[in-house]
Amino acid sequence: MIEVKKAGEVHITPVKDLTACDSTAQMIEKARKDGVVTAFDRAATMKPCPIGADSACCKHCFMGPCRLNPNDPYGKVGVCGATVDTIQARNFGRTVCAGTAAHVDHGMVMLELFRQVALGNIPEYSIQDAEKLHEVAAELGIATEGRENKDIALDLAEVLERTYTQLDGEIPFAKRVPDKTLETWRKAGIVPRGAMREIMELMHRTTMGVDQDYLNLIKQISRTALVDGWGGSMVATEISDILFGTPKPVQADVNMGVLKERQVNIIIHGHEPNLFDSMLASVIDPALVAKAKAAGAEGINLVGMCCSGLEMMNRRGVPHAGSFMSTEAVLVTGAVDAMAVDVQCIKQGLASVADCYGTKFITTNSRAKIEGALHIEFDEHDPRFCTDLIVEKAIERFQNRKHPVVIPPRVDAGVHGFSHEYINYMLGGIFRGSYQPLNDNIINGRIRGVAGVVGCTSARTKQDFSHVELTKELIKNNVLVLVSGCAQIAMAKAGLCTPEAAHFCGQGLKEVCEAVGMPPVLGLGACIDNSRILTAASEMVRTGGLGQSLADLPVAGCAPEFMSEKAIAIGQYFVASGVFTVFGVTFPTMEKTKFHELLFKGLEEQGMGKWGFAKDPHEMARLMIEHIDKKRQALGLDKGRERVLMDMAERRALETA
Ligand code: SF4
Ligand code: MSK
Repeated sequence: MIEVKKAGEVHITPVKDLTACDSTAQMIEKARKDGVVTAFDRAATMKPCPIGADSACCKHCFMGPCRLNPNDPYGKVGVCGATVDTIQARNFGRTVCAGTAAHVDHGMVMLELFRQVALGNIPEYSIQDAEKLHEVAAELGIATEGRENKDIALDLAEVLERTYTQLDGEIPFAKRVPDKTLETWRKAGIVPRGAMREIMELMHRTTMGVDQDYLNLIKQISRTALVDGWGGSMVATEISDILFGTPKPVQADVNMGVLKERQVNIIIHGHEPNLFDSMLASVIDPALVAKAKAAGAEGINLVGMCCSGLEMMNRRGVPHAGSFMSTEAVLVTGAVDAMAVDVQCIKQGLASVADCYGTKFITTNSRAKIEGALHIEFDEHDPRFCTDLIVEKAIERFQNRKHPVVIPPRVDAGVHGFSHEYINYMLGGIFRGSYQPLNDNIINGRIRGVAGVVGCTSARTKQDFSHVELTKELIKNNVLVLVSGCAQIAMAKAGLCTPEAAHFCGQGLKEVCEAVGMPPVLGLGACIDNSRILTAASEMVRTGGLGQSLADLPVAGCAPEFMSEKAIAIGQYFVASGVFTVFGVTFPTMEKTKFHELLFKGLEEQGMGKWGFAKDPHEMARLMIEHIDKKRQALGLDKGRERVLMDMAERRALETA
């Protein structure tokens, strides 16, 4: 960061304090020398507003904005009389609403694509995982026996559409929720009906002069967050698996060294898998490859970034160049001939950095245009028009490269692509795929519990540092870690997504990893794929021995470096589902207010999970492990014990006892 201490006196933060990623650090140094400003340095000149950061400000009507005093939150009310709890709850609610809308809209795009593919209207795509199509359809009560995939798919699309449009009742994937958790939601009146209704109602209730009781507001906030996790996000994951393939372990390279100096380098960044899938077809098109070679390139090198990258790294092993905070830095290499983006987490600053290095910066989605970017619209009905043109633009730039190319050489190999289905198979084998071995190892204490470490990287904290420190601490304490989103890239760069990382683990987890040959950190995919954690956790409850509801499980979640509204929506759906969820960097409520107490304590008393906050990764780990131990104690598992194998008579005796 470049900090202006006082007029004329400039303090430049050393890059080692900005990022734990060597390649990104090298490129920040280069950007500074080149006179190019990135988010790392902009963050220093744009300090967060302390009143806004504490959520002590309301601008829900034009008698305001009204600012309360964070040091005396109950000392004042807004012009309309709104209290600090109303103001915080409304702000929090709108954050959840925006994050949910992003995931739900993404899911709806995938569902419409799926329907069009089933109708045979897009020959470029097909159903890649028919087995999953049958499984999900059967789970939702759709007949599959002896039927054509097309007919099953159309019925599935119709059922899943209710996730968005239904006005009353329960969303289809409520069927996946363990009974006791669903009972808690029903009692609290928070089972989601349909996404459009929940988002609309929350926007209405947070408007000036409507819902002004934080205890009532939290219900609609939770209901909206749940329609994200168990609705929009879950639909997006399941449909993407059916269309593009369910991930299974695949070796993939991560870091900026995946760029190739003598090749045409194209980066896809964003969130939806369809653009990337069509790019994969374009870059192997013989005519385009010949064109690249005629331009003097050795070939075309397609790599991913951010969550688009994770979609295709986890499914196809496509190399990945880095997370959200590395997207500007990668352009500083001068090696990127084109960066094409779709939706979400795309910094506007990319346009000017791309301009400095002559990279073709291309937007492709009608929802997300950027001033100064070249727009080539991606139409699912004719996907190759857009993706072929992106390749041609990249070749054009390769031919006219004017800037020296400096590629940080580091590449980190790892194993990625752990879907819920693969975890089932990996632990139980093909004939008895099951979560029983996982539950058994939790019961016997080899695995202390399971943690989800997810989410973004941020310009407000040292990139990757907390992700990696926290995860090392967790696995050292025998906690199995599931990762997604930009967190997965941090882990990959730290070498934690390899089976060899077992040497970082405590004895129990090490034994399990070595026996199965798996890494202690399992990469699940993009941030939308956090829904895989919900499905896996539900399966753990259903398998037995770890309580009746999600809230009983010895699990915890964390987004140590979050920055996006989507992360708050994810956090709230984990909390409402029953999971203790710790966030780092900052939290948009003030301690010692009633709304803060509700999030950090009250919801747990209603049978859900609760929020936690810590800045230091070791403190995050301590909070999570303490919670896992509390749950183990409640389950009577506080003393590690071997599972006792019982015969049928003994089992029946137990069941009737
Ligand atoms: Fe101020 Fe109330 Fe208007 Fe908010 S809704 S800006 S607190 S007057
Ligand atoms: S991209 S939401 S920075 S995980 Fe999904 Fe990464 Fe967070 Fe965006």
